[in-house]
Amino acid sequence: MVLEKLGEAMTGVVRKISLAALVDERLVKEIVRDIQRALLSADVNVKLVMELSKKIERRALKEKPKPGLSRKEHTLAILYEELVNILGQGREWKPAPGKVMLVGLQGSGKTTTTVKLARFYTKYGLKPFIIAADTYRPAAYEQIMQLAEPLNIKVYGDPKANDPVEIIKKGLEKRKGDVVIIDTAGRHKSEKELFEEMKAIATLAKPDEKLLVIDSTIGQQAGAQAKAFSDAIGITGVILTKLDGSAKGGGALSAVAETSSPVMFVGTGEKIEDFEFFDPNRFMSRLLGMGDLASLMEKAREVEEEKVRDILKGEFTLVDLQSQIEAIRKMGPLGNLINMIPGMGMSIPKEAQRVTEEKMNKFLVIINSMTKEEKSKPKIIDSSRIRRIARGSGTRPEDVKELMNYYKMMKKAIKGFKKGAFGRRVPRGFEKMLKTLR
Ligand SMILES: Nc1nc2c(ncn2[C@@H]2O[C@H](COP(=O)(O)OP(=O)(O)OP(=O)(O)O)[C@@H](O)[C@H]2O)c(=O)[nH]1
Ligand SMILES: [Mg+2]
Repeated sequence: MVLEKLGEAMTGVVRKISLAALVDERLVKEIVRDIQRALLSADVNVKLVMELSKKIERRALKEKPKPGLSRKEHTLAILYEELVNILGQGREWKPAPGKVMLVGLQGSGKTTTTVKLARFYTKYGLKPFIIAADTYRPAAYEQIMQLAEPLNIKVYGDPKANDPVEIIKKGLEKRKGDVVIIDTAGRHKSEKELFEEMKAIATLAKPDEKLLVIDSTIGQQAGAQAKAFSDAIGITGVILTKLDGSAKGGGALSAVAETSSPVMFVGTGEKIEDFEFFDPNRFMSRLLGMGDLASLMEKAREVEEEKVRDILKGEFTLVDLQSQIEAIRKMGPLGNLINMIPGMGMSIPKEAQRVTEEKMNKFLVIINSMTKEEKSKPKIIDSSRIRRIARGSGTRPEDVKELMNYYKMMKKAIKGFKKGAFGRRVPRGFEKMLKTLR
């Protein structure tokens, strides 16, 4: 796991809160101290840590819990919220055809990341095309070919050429694919020279994204580096690499978050698959080792919007199920309907959660190809409609039937919720639902 130590410490804090008899000043002070220690050892800036501690302490002791949350849940929610805040807002990213240029200092991981990013695009059905424009590093072209060839990713390069601008010009002419990714050199005599070359390349290629690759093992200094590149050549985002081996990852993440350039992707290993989009919410819920927090936040929000009350009051339709799945999916990999039930989240094995998430995604695709009427009046969905929905969503009728069964169980479970004390007892319907999802 990324930032293992920090994750362990934070999970410890979460456990402390969960097990405490009550949330009082002594407990809050204790967890704030734990958090401080954990963040400082992950190289997060001292000033930032102090500000964060004060905020958590003040909010946990003074703020009134949101409707629907106990004081304990409230404290967990604050912790989650404030920790996500120091990771910044992140940035939206839609995989789209265009041009991406990677820049960064020598050895930061540009070439590896070029191929990682190329592979990432293929997962969205886009065809990447790499231009190898590093004319400084010996055997740079061979390095990239070695990584890209097994994945059938097309590369343009010329090991004999020594002008990156010329290579890119030719590469753009020969381009085959939707997304051009340009790998650049990091070895220059001086930073000034490096920046000059980056500017020349950008002027020619007019990239949609200029992503700065930073080695996260430099910790807090990542902030200054992001700022320097941003001032000199303008960047649209940062990719932090080597987060797997870095004890200082927390420092790198939080320092970049303080600049105007968001962290967009992280590299988490030497393998090409070790790469992911960076979403502060998802990242934090995973770091804390539980989906409960994310779903708690969701619960609070939904209570605010009186959505839960609506669900509990009225008819539970496929429209409700759809918005529930969508909301929870946004909150993180562990966030699923099961995690909404206080106390249940922790007992679900990881394996089952993954299956569940995949299934949830399929369910969404299926619901999306239903008509408005079908969604609001699921009763009308008969076998001929099931066949049509399956065809329209590229699934099998059995999948649609499975969704309908799941929906019926959810509906029943929600009825059970209404009868039992909300959140205190696990209604019978949920146990059955759990079994079928595993
Ligand atoms: N553990 C780990 N290693 C990484 C990661 N990303 C890159 N590396 C390693 O870092 C080293 C340098 O990576 P390159 O991709 O060659 O870096 P570069 O920025 O292209 O280097 P130059 O072209 O010389 O400037 C390689 O050994 C990579 O395997 C990562 O996320 N985790
Ligand atoms: Mg390189």
